[in-house]
Amino acid sequence: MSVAQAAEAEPSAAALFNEHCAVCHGEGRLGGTGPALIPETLGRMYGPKLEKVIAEGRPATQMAGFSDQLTAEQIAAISRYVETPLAEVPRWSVEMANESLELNPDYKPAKAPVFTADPMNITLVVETGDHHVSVLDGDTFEVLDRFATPFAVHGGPKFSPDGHYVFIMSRDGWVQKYDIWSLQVVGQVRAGLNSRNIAMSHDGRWLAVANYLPRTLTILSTEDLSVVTVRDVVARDGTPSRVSAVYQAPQRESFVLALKDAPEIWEIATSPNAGPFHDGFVHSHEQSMEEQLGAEEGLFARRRILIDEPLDDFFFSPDYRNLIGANRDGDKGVVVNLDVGRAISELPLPGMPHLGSGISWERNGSRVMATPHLKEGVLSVIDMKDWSLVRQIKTMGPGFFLRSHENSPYVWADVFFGPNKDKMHVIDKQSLEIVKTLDPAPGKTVAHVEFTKDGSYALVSIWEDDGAVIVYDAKTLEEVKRLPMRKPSGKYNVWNKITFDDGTSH
Ligand code: DHE
Repeated sequence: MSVAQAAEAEPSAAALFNEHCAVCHGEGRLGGTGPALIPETLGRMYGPKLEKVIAEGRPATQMAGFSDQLTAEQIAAISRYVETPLAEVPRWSVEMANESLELNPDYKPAKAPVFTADPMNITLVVETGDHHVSVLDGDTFEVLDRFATPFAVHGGPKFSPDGHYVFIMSRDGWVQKYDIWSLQVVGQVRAGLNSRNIAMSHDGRWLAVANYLPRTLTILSTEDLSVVTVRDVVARDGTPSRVSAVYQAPQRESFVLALKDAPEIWEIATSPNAGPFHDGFVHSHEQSMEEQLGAEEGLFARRRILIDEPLDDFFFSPDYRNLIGANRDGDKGVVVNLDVGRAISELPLPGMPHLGSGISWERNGSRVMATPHLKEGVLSVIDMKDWSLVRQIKTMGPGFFLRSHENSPYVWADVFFGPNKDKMHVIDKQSLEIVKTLDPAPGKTVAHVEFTKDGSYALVSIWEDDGAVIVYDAKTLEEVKRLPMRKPSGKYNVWNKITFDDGTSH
């Protein structure tokens, strides 16, 4: 069908949508009880895949099949309609966000954990197959609770610094608060319409939500999920920008934002005396007056760092003084020193590095970091003193995630893409040699690793709807247990996350 024909067909598609879909997915396609149906949220769900869901529904969800009510042409028309970008970026103000707050009426806070398991060794498993999270006892691997999340959770859940609460975000902007001690959902609020990820402030008081739609950063109070501020993200030249991601920089007492549509990095203070905005942190006065212009003061003050081109997908040095970001072409890494507020080095990283999955460790007396590449079967290992490339480790295909633990001699690297997606490499941190390649579920995607608190076990996902989490002895590399799970994706151990353990990407 031509564009003109599609446009002509649109009114009837819109009418069909309003008649059959809007009751759950919202009149403006922005979501309701069902997820938002806009290209930004649908991602790779388009064409025949989307038509199949409309026709047949989704098992174990509220999504019913419509093949008995709609013809194949009508289903195709609805599919094309929801694939069309919205004509106008909708508003999502502080008031609108606050109105969306839903609290669990049955929630009862607990003064201490209601279970005997070590609360610091709890591991959460995000099960994207049926939009749930399983709460695992990290010693016995018993499932203590399993709760429903909003649709399509993405990115790492963020724990409060004491490990008592966790916050989980969905691609259509809902942020859910869960009380680990009482094993209960506290509530949820819609912080954006299409969101990327969340970050926790150093003191656990604020949660930042990076949004694509609208082009804003939302800041929530972690205490009651109220929306404190929605900040428009507009570059110095007036261009509104999507926020690729927001990161927590606890030592700096700030959030760091990657702007997708502008050559700027933003730093937002999470305390009135935040590092970047007082003398102690800005060691050098290399940042010009012009660059400093626009720096603000107080809580949530913003500082702009000007760079040559937009960068995203950041890896941070453990002291949060430097970050490496990837350029749009995915062929180089740019090192930005956050203290002086400018790029200080570049390194060649062809094949789309996935720096957000990077991890670092000590090797031969100096610190190295490693990153997988989404388009090349290699891991790049970089010396963090002079930002030189130490080694490219050849893998059986491009990978997505890396993980280690301070007590483990190994890095675990998946091979997410291609015919070897069922393999998992285990690499010696000192020799940088692959010591073993695991093949626990031939033909299935095997990905993402998390360790238990002391690093003695490694948990690996079989990333399929009838998948599992495999527990490995992290020393012998032998399988200990297999826990059936619905498309388990990321796994997050309370202790490793709140202590920013060496082997975990932040
Ligand atoms: Fe992710 C983390 C961006 C596609 C699963 N992903 C992140 C983070 C960012 C990011 C910025 C860090 C956020 C954080 O944890 O605070 N992801 C992107 C993309 O730009 C990309 C390539 C395209 C997109 O659709 O947005 C992308 N991501 C995916 C997937 O297709 C994955 C495999 C399946 C899914 O659930 O969508 C996926 N991303 C994940 C997971 C994490 C993540 C499981 C958290 C990893 C961790 O261990 O912390």
